[in-house]
Amino acid sequence: MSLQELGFSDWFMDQVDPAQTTEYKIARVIAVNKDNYALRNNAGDALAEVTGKLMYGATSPLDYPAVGDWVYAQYLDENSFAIIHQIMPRKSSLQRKTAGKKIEFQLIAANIDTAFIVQSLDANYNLRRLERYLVMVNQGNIYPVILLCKSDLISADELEQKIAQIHKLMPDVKIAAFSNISDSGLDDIKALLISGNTYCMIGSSGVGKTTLLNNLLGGEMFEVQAVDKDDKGRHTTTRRQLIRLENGAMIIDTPGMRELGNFAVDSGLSDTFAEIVELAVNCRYADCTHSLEEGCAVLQAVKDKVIEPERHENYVKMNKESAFNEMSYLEKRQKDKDFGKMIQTYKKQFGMRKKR
Ligand SMILES: Nc1nc2c(ncn2[C@@H]2O[C@H](COP(=O)(O)OP(=O)(O)OP(=O)(O)O)[C@@H](O)[C@H]2O)c(=O)[nH]1
Ligand SMILES: [Mg+2]
Ligand SMILES: [Zn+2]
Repeated sequence: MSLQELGFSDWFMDQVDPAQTTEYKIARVIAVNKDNYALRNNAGDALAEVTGKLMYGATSPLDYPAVGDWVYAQYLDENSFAIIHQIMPRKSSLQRKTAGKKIEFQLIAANIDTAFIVQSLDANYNLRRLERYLVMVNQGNIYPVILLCKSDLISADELEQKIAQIHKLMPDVKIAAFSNISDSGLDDIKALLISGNTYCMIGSSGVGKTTLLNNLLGGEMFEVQAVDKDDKGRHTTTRRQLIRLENGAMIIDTPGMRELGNFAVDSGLSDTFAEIVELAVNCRYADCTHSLEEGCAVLQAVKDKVIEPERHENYVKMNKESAFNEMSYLEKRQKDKDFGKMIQTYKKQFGMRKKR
């Protein structure tokens, strides 16, 4: 399969470092396993590991390859095994804060063109969560499409209302509703898939992502085997893997996320809450937090019922969270740095110089 067919567009072509290609081959990371990676390029598939240099130089999870990444790799053993030397610049990336109190990034996938934000039309449906996913996707420089799954569970009227509700908030966002059971709407989703483009499915556990992928794959069910049983005995996706569909589009299924923390999501927030940002220029104070200030144009709009209170709340909450997480992260990095310096001083004092 040619690199172009695997998604190596002109943008990546322009990033190629000729010094690297004399020794290494370009390949795409198609799966991230526990102990290794799977690469694909015009020579086929190979398992791979990263160099020690890449590992020891890494200061955050973002420095490791993610599914969808393009890398420079040295092929060994008749191309059956490879060593990843460097990650090529990323065109886009889907990131979030790791779950819990830990302040660290997690890279979900790289070089995605379109993200399918999947929500199910049952009790799980939640507009505020949808806004959260949109912030993450917009921040990652990725085109969002909202997929509403399990349309078989609600009436056509209810569905129309739900779609209208989303469009009221985000007039331009693309929405498609479908059912894995009745197959309704599946053709519309297929029509969205362009050969050579890379897609990613995100959304809570149990919304129907893997079932949709199986439906799009038709008979090739064996392809999606990284599915385990969770503590309630349900099947759940555990591994991120890039899968090529018959029409040449590539799609990454991801495990459902319980918690969706963001940080430093400036453009993600302003893209998702464009109407609020637009109003904010009229606030009396330039650094208005839109939570209690006098002369706040956003609060006035909430009062005037131009903006839903829940949407305003969600915006303010995410803004705060993003700033807090960013600050904590920077503080942590500073501490790590100080700790590193302390060790170096200690080593020098005791004559334990770092070997070259
Ligand atoms: N009613 C209805 N149920 C569906 C539909 N699609 C999937 N389901 C059911 O929803 C459950 C979860 O589906 P999955 O495809 O495994 O969900 P997922 O999003 O991949 O979940 P994780 O891998 O845990 O993130 C399964 O029991 C499916 O049978 C649908 O369109 N309608
Ligand atoms: Mg799944
Ligand atoms: Zn304000």
